[in-house]
Amino acid sequence: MSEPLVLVTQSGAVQTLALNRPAALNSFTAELHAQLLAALEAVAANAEVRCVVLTGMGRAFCAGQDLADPAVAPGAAPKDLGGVIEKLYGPLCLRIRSMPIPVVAAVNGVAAGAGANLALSCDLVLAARSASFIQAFTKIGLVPDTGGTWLLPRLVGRAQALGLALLGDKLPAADAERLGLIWRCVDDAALQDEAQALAQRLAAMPAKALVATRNAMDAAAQMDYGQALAQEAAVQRTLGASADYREGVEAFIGKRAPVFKDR
Ligand code: T3D
Repeated sequence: MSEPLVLVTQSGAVQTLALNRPAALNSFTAELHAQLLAALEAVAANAEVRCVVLTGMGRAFCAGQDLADPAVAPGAAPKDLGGVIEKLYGPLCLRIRSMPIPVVAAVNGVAAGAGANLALSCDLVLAARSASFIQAFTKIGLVPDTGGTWLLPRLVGRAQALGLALLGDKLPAADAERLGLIWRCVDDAALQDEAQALAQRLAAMPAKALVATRNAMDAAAQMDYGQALAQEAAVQRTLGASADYREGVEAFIGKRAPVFKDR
């Protein structure tokens, strides 16, 4: 039997999904897409898991689309790349952005093309100091996909987003942190431990509130101030009726650590 393209490990309430095509820098084939989406669906349905970490095996995080894959490699007739995006990348992005628990990217090496934007789609991005981010699309005559046109200007502003996307230069992890593209850059040897510690910390927090925070911030980007205030009231109304809110307040008053269970 062939080796899985996504390695799944679990520690407590944290599940780690590691892309496993290291010889091709974990670049995406249809089969890798299928296995990653299935793994994310399984995590989403598993009430025991409260945070997921996405990382890569070998020296890369992910080099984006496998450009040697006959499904996309230019041949005698043009390939329908739009169909590939609609069928594979779109559903993957939407799955990650709608996970019922926080998603941490542990970027262990180069993240290029769709691989870069896959990482940037996660809630918190930690990167090894030797890792880098490359908006490789224009180098092969494409636009940023995997959410890049939406994510980049929101993360770093239009000027930096266009600089990264038009030039396609390699952005070292430390610069990515400085620009606000990612959460933190850490020493290579510490990456996986730091990612697990962060994920365990998130797993002990109220998952519903974390996910509602992500969703409210994304939605507020399309709203005016008054609409955002109204959204905050609506979300707070829902969360205020949750067991986690009761637990958080009781734990605070009782001077004890809270135990959050909602998901
Ligand atoms: O096409 C569609 O369906 C639309 C969707 C598009 C989404 C996208 O992601 S478009 C962007 C695709 N990705 C790229 O353009 C990145 C291509 N890769 C690179 O630029 C470089 O490999 C890296 C900067 C990522 C790393 O450079 P380096 O020097 O560290 O490694 P390398 O020697 O270039 O690569 C190592 C091996 O991985 C090599 O194979 P080999 O010679 O050892 O057998 C190389 O061919 C392979 N590899 C790297 N990236 C890809 C890849 N093979 C297939 N597809 C790749 N994307």
